[in-house]
Amino acid sequence: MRILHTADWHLGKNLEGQSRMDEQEQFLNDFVDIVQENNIDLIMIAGDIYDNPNPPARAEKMFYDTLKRISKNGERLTLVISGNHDNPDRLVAAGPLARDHGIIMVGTPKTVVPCGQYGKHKVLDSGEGFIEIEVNGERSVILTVPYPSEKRLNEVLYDGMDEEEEKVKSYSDRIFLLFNSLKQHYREDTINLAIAHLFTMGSEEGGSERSIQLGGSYIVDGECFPKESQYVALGHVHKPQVVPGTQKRIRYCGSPIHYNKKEISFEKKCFIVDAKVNEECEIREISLKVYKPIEVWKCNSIEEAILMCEENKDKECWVYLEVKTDRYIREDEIKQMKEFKKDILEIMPKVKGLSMDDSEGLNLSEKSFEDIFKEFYEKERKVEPDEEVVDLLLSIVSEESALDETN
Ligand SMILES: [Mn+2]
Repeated sequence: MRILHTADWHLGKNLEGQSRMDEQEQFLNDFVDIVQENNIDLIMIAGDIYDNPNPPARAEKMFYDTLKRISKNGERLTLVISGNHDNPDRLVAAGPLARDHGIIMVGTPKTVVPCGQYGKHKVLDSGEGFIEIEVNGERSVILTVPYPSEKRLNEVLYDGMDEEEEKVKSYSDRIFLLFNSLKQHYREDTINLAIAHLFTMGSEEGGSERSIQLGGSYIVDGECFPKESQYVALGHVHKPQVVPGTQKRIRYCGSPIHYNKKEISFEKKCFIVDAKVNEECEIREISLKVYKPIEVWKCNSIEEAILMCEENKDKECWVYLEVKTDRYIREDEIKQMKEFKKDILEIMPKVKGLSMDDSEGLNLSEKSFEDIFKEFYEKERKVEPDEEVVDLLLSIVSEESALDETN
């Protein structure tokens, strides 16, 4: 069985308010080619299909269009699980229609995939957290763990048990319990796989945002995954990597596109896995193109910045422009830069000789966001802001940063 492992497409994602959907569309076109050229039997998409629980219509259209093309009228099987960015109910809503095209959608760890025909292939057996499939005469048992939030995890683990029990164990222990109970479905005569969307300890986030879950509770130990799994297709971390100590069989494939400045050093990949019953998998890496790189331009003066924009006006790239200057950059200068180079994401003046220590009155770092806002409001409006306004602003800001900081 030849498997293609991908994840974290984040369709519909923006960067500094700029849509990345043109790049995503280019990737999806190339992805369809990779599937066809490599005669893939099974595509595993390990969550975060969309960037947002309520994705733009174009993102949904791109996803369905891609599924239809890779399906080839049901000749190929695709398995999709939801990530923390997806709305599980919404993601699987198209499941019944997708079935004829050989597409299996799993929304939560509790989802039970209906048995029967999926395009030209079959789901022979299923239950919470697993499916047994038959693809071109080969059988495989796949453990399916879409993003296991605390709530979803407890629903599947402790159904009918008293609450005291669940408090005893850490998140990681509970994920271990889940896999430990699911692995009983593995057999000697099946290809034994797993697909999950979660963060594993020791995996290198490499800048793909500090996750708020890293406060501790949502990290799982690499030992949580069954030794019996021949391959585990993971999603959530944007840098492709093997989970340490797992003999290369447990991997994050990463996201197909550089989604922010911190990711620009990552190579973008997906993995092709040849799996046979009772044998070690053969794994091949496919490198993906960078469609529109994110660049940081450092300029020593405003004039140099304008010149750089002019010289590179036809270059396809997103730009963060850092400009050293001893005065503010004027509106007309900003306009000039943006007229030359249309994809400037941000212009960051670096005031010469000004550092946080010696800039009196500017030591923002010591003040809370709330205080800074109040001071600003009082200065502009000459009155104190209502508590309601402050609360609303703080709630919006905290939601935004929560969204930003998860993978
Ligand atoms: Mn994620």
